[in-house]
Amino acid sequence: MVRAMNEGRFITFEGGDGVGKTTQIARLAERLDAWGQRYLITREPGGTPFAERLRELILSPETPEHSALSEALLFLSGRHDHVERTIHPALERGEWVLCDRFADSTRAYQGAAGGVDVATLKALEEIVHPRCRPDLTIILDLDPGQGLARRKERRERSGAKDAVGDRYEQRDQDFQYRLRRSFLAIAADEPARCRVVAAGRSIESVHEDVWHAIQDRFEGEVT
Ligand code: T5A
Repeated sequence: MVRAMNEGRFITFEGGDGVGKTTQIARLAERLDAWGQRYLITREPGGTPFAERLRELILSPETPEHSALSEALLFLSGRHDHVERTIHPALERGEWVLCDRFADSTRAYQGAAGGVDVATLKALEEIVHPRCRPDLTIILDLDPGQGLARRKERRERSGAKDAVGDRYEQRDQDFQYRLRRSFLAIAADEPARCRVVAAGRSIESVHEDVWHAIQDRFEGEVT
């Protein structure tokens, strides 16, 4: 991440569906509260009013079929707005930005698993958010079956029909396994930025590993 005049840190959480990103971000926020560090929680798709509208479009089961590249361009459109209006300003205020999904999700879902050339996506990243790279990416690694089971359980608990689940859970198992492999490949390609955390354990055990990854990455800054 190239930062001008700010002390903020940009931390992204990535992984397949239902791996526990939202849960871990909330747990990390509690720890940052105790530690006295200001932070902003945000997500993709979303993070600005415009990008939240795109989220509705992208995730709605009523959205007509479209290509993986068309979908990638929608994510990138929202991301540009998100970076400009939410992420950069927060970093410039010195806040830590905890972001639920970012560019690695596009590389994994629309790229490696969806068939869009990853080199094309990387070139688009350079156009859309050239100065914005995460300082640290936590990749939560979970067996896809377990992730989908967690989402299903949540849906049943809430008693509501989860429209997002309807669309994304219909993808076949092979897609889910390609996704998992692609997140692990991203981590292997960029070991300085990415840390893989095994997510099939208790919330607290996963959190402790996330915290160790943060301590390790920001050595000397975090106790
Ligand atoms: N997408 C996104 C793309 O295709 N390309 C892109 O560029 C981007 C940015 C977003 C979809 O968009 C795709 C990826 C996604 O398919 P979404 O609903 O926001 O849709 O999907 P997710 O990001 O996967 O969100 P989820 O809420 O489903 O998953 P989380 O946040 O990873 O999981 P979380 O924390 O909500 O936990 C799920 C359930 O598991 C429980 C929780 O209580 C919850 O009920 N849980 C645990 N249970 C047991 N042990 C633990 N350790 C647990 N941790 C959490």
